[in-house]
Amino acid sequence: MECTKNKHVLDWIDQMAALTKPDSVVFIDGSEAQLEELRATGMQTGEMIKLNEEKLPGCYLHRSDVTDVARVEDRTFICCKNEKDAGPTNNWMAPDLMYKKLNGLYDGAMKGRTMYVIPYSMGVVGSPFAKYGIELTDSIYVVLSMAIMTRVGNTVFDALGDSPDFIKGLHAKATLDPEYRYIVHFPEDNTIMSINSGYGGNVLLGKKCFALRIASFLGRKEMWMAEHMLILGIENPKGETKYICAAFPSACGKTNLAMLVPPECYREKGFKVWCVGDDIAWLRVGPDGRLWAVNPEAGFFGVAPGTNKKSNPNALASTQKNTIFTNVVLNLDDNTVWWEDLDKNPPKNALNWKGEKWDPSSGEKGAHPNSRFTAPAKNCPCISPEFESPSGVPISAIVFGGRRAKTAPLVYQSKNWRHGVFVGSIMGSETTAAATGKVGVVRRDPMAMLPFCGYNMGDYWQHWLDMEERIANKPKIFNVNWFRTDENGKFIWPGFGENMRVLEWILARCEDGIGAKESALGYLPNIEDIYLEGTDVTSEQLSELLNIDTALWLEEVSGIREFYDKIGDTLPAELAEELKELEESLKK
Ligand code: GTP
Ligand code: SPV
Ligand code: MN
Repeated sequence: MECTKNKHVLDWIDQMAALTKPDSVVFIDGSEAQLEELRATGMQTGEMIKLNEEKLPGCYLHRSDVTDVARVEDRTFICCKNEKDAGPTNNWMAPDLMYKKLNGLYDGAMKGRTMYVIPYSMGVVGSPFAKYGIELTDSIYVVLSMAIMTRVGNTVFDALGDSPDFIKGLHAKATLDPEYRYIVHFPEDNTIMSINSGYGGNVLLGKKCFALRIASFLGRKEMWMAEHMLILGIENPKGETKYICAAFPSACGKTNLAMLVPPECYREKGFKVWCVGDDIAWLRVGPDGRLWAVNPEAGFFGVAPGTNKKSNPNALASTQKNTIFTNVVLNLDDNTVWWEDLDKNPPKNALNWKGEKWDPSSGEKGAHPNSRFTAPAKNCPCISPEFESPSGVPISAIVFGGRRAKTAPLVYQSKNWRHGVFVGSIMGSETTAAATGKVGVVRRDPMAMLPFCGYNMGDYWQHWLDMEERIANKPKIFNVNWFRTDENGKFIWPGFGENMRVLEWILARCEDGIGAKESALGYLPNIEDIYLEGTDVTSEQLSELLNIDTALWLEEVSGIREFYDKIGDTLPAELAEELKELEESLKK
């Protein structure tokens, strides 16, 4: 049954159905009754495994194909008319050639299957930030996940009305052949096409494909920003809440920081942390000249391994009902799930993420390192009261960060907006299991957007620089690194809830409340200004965490220069200058 009269929508669906040739087309209306039917169908097809209804009500396990467990950056394309507009950090192909190639692959790909039509909104439906999309998919897992991650159903068609202003997304599982897997964006056509994958980031098209790659392209045109950032609020004992955005690369701690539980000494004083978002922020300048952020998503697609009562109790609590787990361990005794570091009692009678009998003493991991949970944001005990606010929250600080064993200090502050943009542009981080490829090698990942920027990276930096004069009350920009290691390779900083201590310094700096030391990188905290009571961290260790190794940084500078050279003539002159200044002050 059609739920809209929008001709643009209906014509496009007809064309896509003519191409993919499904047996039937089903509109997702957003009702619980329809979703419940789909869960039942998903159980019949084996896509969904129902978990213990008493212990995990409304929860399901899904396994993706063993060759299909992470984003595929080498098969992700930005197809705009001019290759230069995609830039040197994106894969590119001419749109007409790519359409031709894809049309061949999609031809008849849904034969014998159902095509589901998912109308969805990124942002609160009808709010000034909201943007609408329609995803066509032949995967029930995608429908059920999109219903958690976005706002789905007829209200979106109502809000869209007759308008052609929606993002078209076509997803077909096809044969899941990795050789023919493509995640393709046509930013100039508001179109996304994904084929031969069933893994989250490749197929939940509202997420990285729309809310980052397409949205970053739109944001540049329309003077706003789409960023790979968490949003959190810190409420002080006086009841005032300040908001921070932070960009860390995939699997580098956004979900953890967004849901941080302050150490006891802070809780006693009355500090609280509120989660607004854990992965994506859309930022716009408000009428008051501040930068305002919304989380366009409605759920969390979070990394499971390492999530436990101690590291992230809020994330764990979020997954206790109406959650879909992907590629984790199935405990056959009580039909619950498990992953590495959930607790110290791995189930003895269990199936691993591949669905094979698994022996925890074998030394093999039971859950895939990039196994995830898809949980409704409203399950989160610390979800911000402003989560659904149509205008978002005002941002006091922007924080960049990555995984760096040696170079980056625990925290430093940039000198000003322009220097802050430079600090974001030179981010480097060790790769993780969130994307296919080697894990643990340092790569440049500017603003944590390397895999997600939908246009030329140099133009993206220019856009950041251009935003300066539009934001009268600019957030201050910082860089953090929770991942410095000692000579035995152990993390020096305790991280997780203890990161509150660094956030407190950041907010104090935003209020110009405390002094700092100037360094080649920017402002460093005075040792006594990071509150350490209640931790095992000594002030010697803190000095070590804040230390800048000049030799390593000079090597870093040449790595950055190499990267900048690759960006070529779109590199803003301001950033080249900043790099020169950094090198000179390191040599002093
Ligand atoms: P995406 O969803 O992939 O964008 O990732 P994310 O940035 O939300 O990552 P997440 O918070 O799920 O972090 C994943 C990994 O980082 C896990 O292995 C965590 O244990 C680890 N981690 C997070 N915060 C900290 C920290 O403060 N210190 C240390 N040492 N590890 C951390
Ligand atoms: C990431 O990889 O940054 C994620 C997970 O947040 S995915 O949606 O798969 O991209
Ligand atoms: Mn992410």
